[in-house]
Amino acid sequence: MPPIFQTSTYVQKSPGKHLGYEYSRSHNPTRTRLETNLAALENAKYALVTASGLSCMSLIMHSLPKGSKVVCGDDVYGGTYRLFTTVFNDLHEFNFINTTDLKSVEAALKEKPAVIWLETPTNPMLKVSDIQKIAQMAKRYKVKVCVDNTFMSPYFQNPLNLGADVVVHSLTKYINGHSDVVGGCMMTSNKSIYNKVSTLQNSMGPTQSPFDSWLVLRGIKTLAIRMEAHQKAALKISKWLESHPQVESVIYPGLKSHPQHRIAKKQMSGFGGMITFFLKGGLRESKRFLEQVDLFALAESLGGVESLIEHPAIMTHASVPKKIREEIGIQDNLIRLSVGIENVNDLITDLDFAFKSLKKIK
Ligand code: P1T
Repeated sequence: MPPIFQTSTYVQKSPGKHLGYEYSRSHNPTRTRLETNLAALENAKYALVTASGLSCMSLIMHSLPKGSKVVCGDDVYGGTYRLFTTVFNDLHEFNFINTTDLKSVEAALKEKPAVIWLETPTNPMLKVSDIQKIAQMAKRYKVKVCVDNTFMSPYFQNPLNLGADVVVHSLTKYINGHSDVVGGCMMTSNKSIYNKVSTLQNSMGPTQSPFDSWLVLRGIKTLAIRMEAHQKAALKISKWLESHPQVESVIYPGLKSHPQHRIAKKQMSGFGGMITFFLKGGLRESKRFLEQVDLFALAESLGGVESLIEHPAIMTHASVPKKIREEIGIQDNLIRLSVGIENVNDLITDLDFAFKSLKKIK
């Protein structure tokens, strides 16, 4: 197993002549090992591991010339939205659009942005954007394409193979997979982008600890079997929810009813473990439902082996203004599931119990 190089600094042979490593903010052998692994997973020449998903995005935003135009999907993780609209809004100009609509994408690309930022599938509405078509269009307008691939993990989707320039992941989620690390990464085969972002990382400091890199490396060993298990259970649960009388509608890219199911099938080799659904009722029913589940842990985050459940409007997407949340579809009766790898029948029993408890409050 790779050792944990729990060191902040490295002995030098002579002043300025080091043996490959100088200082752990810049590089650390355990982190390098993880970066080599991650680059291979996304078929990239370079990977950079950062302290969190959001710090990785911050470095990328800092790497753009001041005053750049950035096109971003209108449904992204609430923290991404907050980062772009409250931290980087003074530096760049953001244009949020529905990236599942290629006409809107083309119109936005005509404005000559520096980058188009896609999250696909999106968090939490699981909208799927056509990466290949958008990348082809973006090339014509000389716009770089950056894809947040957190929800699929490199196991089910490889945006660089579809024409994207940069891939970003929150390592906190599926890649680590055990809800015990916060981390982020970017992968690219573009040397100039990599150099800019890694120089910024060294200058600004958001690196990952050697122990956390080691944990992520260990998590990656089971990425394939975890992703298969997440998807198998999520497909079964989404079908069960779809036929449930107390459910208004279910969103899961693997369901035929999903509006972009065809695109999902084309660009992903699986559909992942995230499900969102609208239950019949309002805020009162949603809260009650979330209080009644037992095996599903009520918590933010996703992608771990234990199932999580949450209320996007109150929790992960609270920083998105109510009006915008409602336009996107994040209503009070929307529930998000991160399906773990427990026995799927136990998970269904847990949800069923929570649905039954709703009948009692009527
Ligand atoms: O939490 P952090 O490692 O900084 O990653 C942020 C992030 C980036 N991209 C996507 C698609 C994400 O979902 C996240 C984090 N999301 C949650 C914490 C959540 O519960 O949705």
